[in-house]
Amino acid sequence: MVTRLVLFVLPCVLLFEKAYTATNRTFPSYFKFGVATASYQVEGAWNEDGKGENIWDHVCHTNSTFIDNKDNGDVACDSYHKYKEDVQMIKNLGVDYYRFSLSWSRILPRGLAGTPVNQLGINYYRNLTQELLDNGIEPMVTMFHWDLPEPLQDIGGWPNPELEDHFVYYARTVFEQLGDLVKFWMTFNEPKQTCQEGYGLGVMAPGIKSSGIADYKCAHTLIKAHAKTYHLYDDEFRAKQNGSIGIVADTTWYEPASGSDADKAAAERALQFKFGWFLNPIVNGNYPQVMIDRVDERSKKQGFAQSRLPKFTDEEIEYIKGTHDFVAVNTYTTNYAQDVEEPDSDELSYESDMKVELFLDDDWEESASSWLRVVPWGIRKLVNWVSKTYNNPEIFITENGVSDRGGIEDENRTSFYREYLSNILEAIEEDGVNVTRYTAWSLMDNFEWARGYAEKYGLYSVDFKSSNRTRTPKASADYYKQVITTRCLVNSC
Ligand code: PNW
Repeated sequence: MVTRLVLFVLPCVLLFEKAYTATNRTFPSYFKFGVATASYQVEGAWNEDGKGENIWDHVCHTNSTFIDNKDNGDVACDSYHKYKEDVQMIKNLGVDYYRFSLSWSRILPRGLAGTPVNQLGINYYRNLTQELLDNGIEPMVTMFHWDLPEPLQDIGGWPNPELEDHFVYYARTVFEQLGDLVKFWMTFNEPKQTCQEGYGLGVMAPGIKSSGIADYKCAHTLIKAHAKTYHLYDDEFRAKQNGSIGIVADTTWYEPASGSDADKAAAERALQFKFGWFLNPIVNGNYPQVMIDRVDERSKKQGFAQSRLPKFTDEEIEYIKGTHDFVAVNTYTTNYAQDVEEPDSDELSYESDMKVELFLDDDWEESASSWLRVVPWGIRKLVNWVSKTYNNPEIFITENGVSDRGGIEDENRTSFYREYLSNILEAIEEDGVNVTRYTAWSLMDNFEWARGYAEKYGLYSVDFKSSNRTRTPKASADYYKQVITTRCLVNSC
């Protein structure tokens, strides 16, 4: 009898505990909630109404081994045709804003500076933006979320410094055509992924493997393009359009693998190599000192006449410094960081420059994505680190979420949001960190890049087998909506 009672009561207590670990404080009144997607992942209509080809169209159509199940974004969620329905889904969640991205090739089909604007592409984004505004939802726009026009890859892509001016021309077009409606701009989404995965490891389009060389060149062009776009906005558009502008950088939280000084330094070095790579120039003007020192020294030992890490001139440092109105962070997971011995000088890669081994803890709850484990406390430590490292800026979480393999009863996602949001609220209330926005990734299941449609991040599920791409809210959508309405994570605050 006693054992039976224990067997019955114990799981209930555990369940109860799991459900109520979140804080019962309420979110401050200024705090805003949003939801996000990106153009290539949801729009489809890959060759409609004058859109040009981009690197993801290209890789999906020409490389049969690059994407799981040979999936592609030709139709995706069909948001190009279903945007009004999307806006109703967004409205139903009760969020304050929608973060979406523009397809460069839809706006400038040939990508290059000086080439004609595609009016039908502009119309699509004006219609979507107006529909959001008419429904009381603030548009938050990312200019570049990985879908580079193919003609720009044909001239070398981001490692080619000429891309700076091609991007700035595109940015000017976008301010001119959409700037009356949009008040929140983000130049680049996750430049680290573009440069490291696209030009270093070669696991994302365009699939170039040149770690320790092309990835650094890519970042250099991106940072300069960002700074020039920021100044363009300041000099010619801000006074009449009154918006703000920044960049979105992503990072994992790196927890020292032990209490040793070497591992603590390794965790800090990882944060500087992954996040400081972009944020340090944008806040302070130059790459993190540890990165400059290490890449310079290893390059020298390797016989390079110049460092593999490109240099900013003094003038450029002044120009790049402070080109942000907020700090926008995408974050999902945590890794342990462990110091390793200095790699041989014949090892030429970003990883050997960083000199840190990163790994996951098997005890951390898994997701459908191999790199993503559920570690709610990581986000609290991360926002504290960002706040301390960059002089207490206004921080937006512009992406956070978890994947599974499908299903409407997604208790895993509900508890992920509850526990991550709880840690953010504690960072605000107990640690004094200035986080003002939180964005769930994603509005709906979509094209998860090289993983195709198998890994699902949506608050709404999408039936990719129906030509209608039918959307259905998941349990997590109801939960997110409840949090936004009550400003409370648990049953009552
Ligand atoms: C982000 N990591 O990418 C992107 O901005 C989204 O487009 C994407 O769908 C989402 O996260 C989920 O993957 C990331 O390995 C991909 O740490 C990988 C990592 C981080 C972000």
